Amino acid sequence: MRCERMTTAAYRFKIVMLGDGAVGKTALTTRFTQDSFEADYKRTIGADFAIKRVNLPDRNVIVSLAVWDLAGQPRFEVVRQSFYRGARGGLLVYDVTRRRTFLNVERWKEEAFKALGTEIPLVIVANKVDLVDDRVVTTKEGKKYAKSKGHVYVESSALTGENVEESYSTLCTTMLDATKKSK
Ligand SMILES: Nc1nc2c(ncn2[C@@H]2O[C@H](COP(=O)(O)OP(=O)(O)OP(=O)(O)O)[C@@H](O)[C@H]2O)c(=O)[nH]1
Ligand SMILES: [Mg+2]
Repeated sequence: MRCERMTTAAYRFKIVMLGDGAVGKTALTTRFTQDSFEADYKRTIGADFAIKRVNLPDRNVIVSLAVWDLAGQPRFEVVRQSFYRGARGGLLVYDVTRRRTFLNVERWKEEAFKALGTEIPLVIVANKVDLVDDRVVTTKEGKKYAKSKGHVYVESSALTGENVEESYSTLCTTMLDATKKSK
């Protein structure tokens, strides 16, 4: 344990949580960093920040992730601009029970790439899959969209914890590959 804590992370990445208001960006981040879940919705104001080390045994590296959890509500659009700088990747989240949040995924990409002046690796996260009866955006649609744009697709639930770690570690792997390619 002690030894692991003393190991320094080989990579440090800043990532951003993207997607409409109430899709679960904060819930996923809280599940990932604190393993807890809050059922009450408290919209994020501006942005929240959390840090977590991610072990990638198959790559034999530890990554230190700085997670910037952005406010998704439209009124924060201007404020959000200042939080993008330096982001190396993002989780672009939508809510499978609200089609509008899926349709807005492209707008989030545009906002992020414009603010950054470049494209960054994104993982598309279809969240709230525990709400089976309320689901309106199917797996097939989500996968098809992600594939057509060259993004990895993950289905998650911040409530149950399903695929939450996987979403972040998949993004880490994608960022590592992008780093290696650009060298
Ligand atoms: N059932 C279910 N509810 C979820 C899940 N993820 C988030 N929620 C709920 O959805 C609501 C919104 O979640 P947040 O994480 O605050 O949403 P957000 O994307 O951070 O919203 P903004 O900060 O406004 O951009 C909260 O009531 C959460 O408890 C999930 O996987 N399943
Ligand atoms: Mg939030």
